[in-house]
Amino acid sequence: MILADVVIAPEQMPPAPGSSPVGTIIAVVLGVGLVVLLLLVARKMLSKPGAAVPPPALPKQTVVEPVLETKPPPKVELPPSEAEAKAKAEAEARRAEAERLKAERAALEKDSAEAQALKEKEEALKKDAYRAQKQAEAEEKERKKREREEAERLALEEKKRAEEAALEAKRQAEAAERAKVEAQAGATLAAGLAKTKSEGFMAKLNGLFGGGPKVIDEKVLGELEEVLFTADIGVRTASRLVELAREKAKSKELDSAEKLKGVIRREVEQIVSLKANTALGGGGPPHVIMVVGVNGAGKTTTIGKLASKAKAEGKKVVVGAGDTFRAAAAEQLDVWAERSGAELVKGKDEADPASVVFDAIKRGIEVGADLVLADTAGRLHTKANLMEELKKVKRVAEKALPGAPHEVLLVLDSTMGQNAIAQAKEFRDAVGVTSIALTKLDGTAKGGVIIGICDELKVPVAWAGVGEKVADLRKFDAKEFVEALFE
Ligand SMILES: Nc1nc2c(ncn2[C@@H]2O[C@H](COP(=O)(O)OP(=O)(O)O)[C@@H](O)[C@H]2O)c(=O)[nH]1
Ligand SMILES: [Mg+2]
Repeated sequence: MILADVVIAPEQMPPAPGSSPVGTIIAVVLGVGLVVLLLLVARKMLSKPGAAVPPPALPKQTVVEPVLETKPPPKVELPPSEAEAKAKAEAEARRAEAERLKAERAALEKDSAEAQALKEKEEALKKDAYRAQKQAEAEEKERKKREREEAERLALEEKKRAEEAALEAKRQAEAAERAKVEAQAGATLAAGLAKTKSEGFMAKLNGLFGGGPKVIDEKVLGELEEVLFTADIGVRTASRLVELAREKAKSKELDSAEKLKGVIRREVEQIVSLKANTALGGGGPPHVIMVVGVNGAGKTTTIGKLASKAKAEGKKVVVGAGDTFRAAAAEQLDVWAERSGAELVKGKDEADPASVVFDAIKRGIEVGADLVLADTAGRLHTKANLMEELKKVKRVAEKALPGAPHEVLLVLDSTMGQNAIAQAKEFRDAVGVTSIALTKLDGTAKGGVIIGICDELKVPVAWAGVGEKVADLRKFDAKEFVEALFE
């Protein structure tokens, strides 16, 4: 407004006296134009209320600044009102509260960060713990395994030690048994042949050769023939010996009875010197011996004695009770087996003998036996039956163990004399006898039968039974035999 007033002011001024109309017109036009221009500016300013329009610069000489005389305002100090104090206190309190909350929040935030860190640590620890646990379990497992292995090793060691101790005890027991068997000594072959020497053909022969030198003439040779033919040595062997003596006498080699006796002795020794297996081994293992012979010959007794001998030598022995025909045979063998410490395999009464022997050999293989002794029947309904049965036992033994039986031992009762030779031939032809056990020499004067058996069958006498004790079964020795008879 002030600006308008100031601008309008010159318009109201009267034109200067003496000016021309043209000048007046120009002045009027310029004045009108100026007014229009000012109106337009004012309108524009009014059409934009609020818009800050910078005031147009005015000529400095048109602004009149009023000079104001101002005094400094008076200082008013009011005591704060109750409400103000209250409000201030409130603000203070609220601020403090806010600060407290802020601190609390910060603490909480800190706590939660710590908690998070702790949680992470906890998780990590849990994982560590799990890993450690697993490790511990693995270590424990390993430890248990080592414990088991150590325990097994110790048990094995202990077992081995116990086995060695048992073996040593067994060795000692066997040594003691051997010593006992040896101490029993039994009868010697010479003692067993005592009757043969004092009562049998040897008594007569010694009578013939005794009484100083004698000319070997036809009379002496005739006497020799008579003695030998009644000496249980068999006709063939007697003829052979007489023949030999005649030849020697003819060639003038024999000039004394002593020399004749020497010729007979050497010949007899040669006849009985057949190599026999008395090792109770060599085949298998187990080495299988099939024992044959007629009833009462001494099979079961001989098996018992052989089992004892083998046990005393440290052998493992299985005995097969193949004589199923006689009810008491198995019991008798049982007693022998128990006495010797051998294992007995038996079948039922009247069981097939071959099956019992088969089982005994199989058992021998199973237990790692060194020796199987198979007993057999000595009599069946007929002799043919018996021989067929024995052949079958032999075949079945071969089935149980190829090569078995490694020996067929014929047990012969020497008291049978020449009949023993006939029996031996039958068994030999049926089952192929490999050696002979000649029993009961102690009770007979017919010991000369050994010579006949060896000469006629060419089967060696392996064992000589000279009594009922274990030690009374002697290994037959040709030298010992001739010494016992001729000295
Ligand atoms: N005096 C003596 N008796 C024997 C001998 N061998 C066996 N015996 C006896 O002969 C009898 C029959 O024997 P045993 O073994 O049963 O014969 P097996 O039928 O062939 O089995 C038994 O009383 C035996 O004690 C021996 O060498 N001397
Ligand atoms: Mg018997």
